[in-house]
Amino acid sequence: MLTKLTNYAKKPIAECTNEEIYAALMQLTKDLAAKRPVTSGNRKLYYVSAEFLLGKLLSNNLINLGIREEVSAALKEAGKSLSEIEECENEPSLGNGGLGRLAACFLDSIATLQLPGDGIGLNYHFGLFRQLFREEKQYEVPNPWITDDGWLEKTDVAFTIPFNGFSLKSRMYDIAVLGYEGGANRLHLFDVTTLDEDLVKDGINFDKTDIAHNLTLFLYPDDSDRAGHLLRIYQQYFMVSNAAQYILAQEKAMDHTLKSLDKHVVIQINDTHPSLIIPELIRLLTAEGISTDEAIRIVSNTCAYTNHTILAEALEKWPLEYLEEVVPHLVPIILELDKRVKAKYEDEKLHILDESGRVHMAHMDMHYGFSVNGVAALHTEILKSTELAPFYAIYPEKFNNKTNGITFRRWIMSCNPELCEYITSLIGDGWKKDATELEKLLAFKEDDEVLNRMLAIKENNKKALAKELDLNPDSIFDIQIKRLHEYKRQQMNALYAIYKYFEIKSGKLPARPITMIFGAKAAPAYIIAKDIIHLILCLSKIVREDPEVSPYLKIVMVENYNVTFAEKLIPACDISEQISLASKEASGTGNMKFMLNGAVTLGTMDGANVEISELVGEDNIYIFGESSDAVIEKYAKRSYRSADIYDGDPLVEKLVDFIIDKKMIRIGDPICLGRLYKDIIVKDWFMALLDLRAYIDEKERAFADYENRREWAQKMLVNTAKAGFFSSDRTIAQYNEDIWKL
Ligand code: 26W
Repeated sequence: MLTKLTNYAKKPIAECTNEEIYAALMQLTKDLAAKRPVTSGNRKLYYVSAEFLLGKLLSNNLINLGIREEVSAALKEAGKSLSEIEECENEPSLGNGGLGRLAACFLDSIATLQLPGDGIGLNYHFGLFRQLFREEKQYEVPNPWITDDGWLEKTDVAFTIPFNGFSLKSRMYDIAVLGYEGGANRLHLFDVTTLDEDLVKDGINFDKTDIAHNLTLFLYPDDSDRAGHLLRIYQQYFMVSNAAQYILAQEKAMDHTLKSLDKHVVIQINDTHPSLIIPELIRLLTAEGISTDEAIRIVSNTCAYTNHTILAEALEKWPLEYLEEVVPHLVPIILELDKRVKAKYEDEKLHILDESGRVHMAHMDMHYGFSVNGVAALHTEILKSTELAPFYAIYPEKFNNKTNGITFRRWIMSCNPELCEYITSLIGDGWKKDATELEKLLAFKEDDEVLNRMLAIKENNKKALAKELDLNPDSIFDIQIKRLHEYKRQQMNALYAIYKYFEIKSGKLPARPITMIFGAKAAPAYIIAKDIIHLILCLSKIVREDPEVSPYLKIVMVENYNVTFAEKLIPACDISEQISLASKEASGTGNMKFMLNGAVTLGTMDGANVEISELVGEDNIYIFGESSDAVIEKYAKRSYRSADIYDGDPLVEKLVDFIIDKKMIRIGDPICLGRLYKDIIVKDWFMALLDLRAYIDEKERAFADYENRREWAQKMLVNTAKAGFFSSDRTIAQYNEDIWKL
């Protein structure tokens, strides 16, 4: 291997810079990837998604090619470190959060299970954005990632995309998707040929009306105004028209008649963002001479829809006049689809076009798709019983659950090699192909040597992170990393930090120092989310600068949290914060990554936390907070008033008041802090005060239990042992079994 690398580097490895070795390694990997035959079959899946949060690919590809250990050893011989060299890669930032990262995990598992399935998305040049902190606030700048020697391969596939009075030229770029020890598919990313990166000025601002030059600059550009909404639709149509044209072209190239499209193709619509693929396919099929009825039947048997959230903001409904402005050629088809629904169903909750002239994309997906799935057991039940109940009533056979999963290649093999090797030394390596074999670890639950080794591995991972972030490795690492959203309740975690600050100031010292680590990006226009980031950063500064407190409490918010950062934080975590308001987190996938790496969950019975709790048992998880039923009822009755809790509980009042304490105002922005203070008392839409007391108590209980190291090690072991269910290999096998039938 060293010789091979030397040939690629064209000089002795020992004399190479890390960048030179990285370039050699990239080329070697690309050449090996190109040799692997692309998985083919009589029936193919296309996973269409606005987001693919890929993370760095070199390590993942080396593992999937089965050569990472060999490469690492060869480089070590020459005095080089593979993990340092892997740092050279730019992280492709084509995603925002769970939905995008799930899509990336799915591609890995689809290829690993040797299923023919490609991803289709957009080639955002500046990703979501790069987060910077200045004066304790989030600022956004572009996050470029495309380089000549990167993974993107330009293809000669191009299409013309018709808009209103003009059209755009597209070009398809491919990223090879390698399966673990076999299998290969593609991720097709479409770009617009007329993009102009220089459009972006001060931060991430640009002319949102200059579509030809801005279409693939950013993921989810600010949509707080009409131009932003229109740009969102331009992006979505550009994505789905390229996808539809590409799929039909592929079918023709294989001499498949388009009349049997549904026999050879299945399209997974990932949330509502790709929904326009339904009318677009009907448009293209009818243009080929297929009747409207026949086209509708074919498309309805081809498309399947995944719902990732019950939040209204994500169940997109576009004003018809927006669609008329952007894609007038789709409007007659959408109206026809709506007309057929109205002819059959009175209930306007089922209609695609509602009385205020808005087009409900999810309704179109459910009427004209053959499968509707939620992403965790509780979430799917909530969809059936509330948000989508009218659709469940008429299409019960379409509804199914597919609990999310994560690829173990990235989320333990790549990011936690010491734990990975230790597990294999105990139970063999069968678990790498059949993750349920991790349960064999339960046999060691009373084995002190194993328990001590689990603690030692966690210690090593904590030391590595402590070095990078200047932390006390003997402290408890309590970590909350996820998008900043009020329903995820980072603000409730911040109120705990204030509680702990007061405790220490009053002389009640924790048995062990506590390190609270946050990682989160807030959408640029999401004001209250940015205020929560401001609160966390101000608290971090106050604690850091208070010699009475800093030895016992540290609050850290990592800047520009991304997949690469997640891979360092997760193996080092002791307590995994999964504290969303019950009923709001569809699934969560960070919860699964932490569990697999031996962290213990502190959370509400929400999303996949419910399934985690069932698997590990109540002794190996810390659960608190109101149930989703109770929360749903409070919204239905509009009975929740945060002011009542604030007025009725002196402790809560004291914690909330600290947000505008003079110590805070002195270092923070009184406008931001005042706005957040008022919101929590007057609105608190995601009920942070509702569960605050219970949260504090349960967190204190977890910290106390942490001191019993042997019992804590048992909790860690059980969590890892029971994580097999959450392999995305299982999730994908279920999608294939129930929906795709590839
Ligand atoms: C900007 C509009 C918007 C709104 C919501 C864009 C994207 C969304 C997604 C639906 C947000 C998202 O990532 N949802 C997460 O999907 C994960 C994968 O299924 C779940 O684990 C998370 O619970 C869900 O919040």
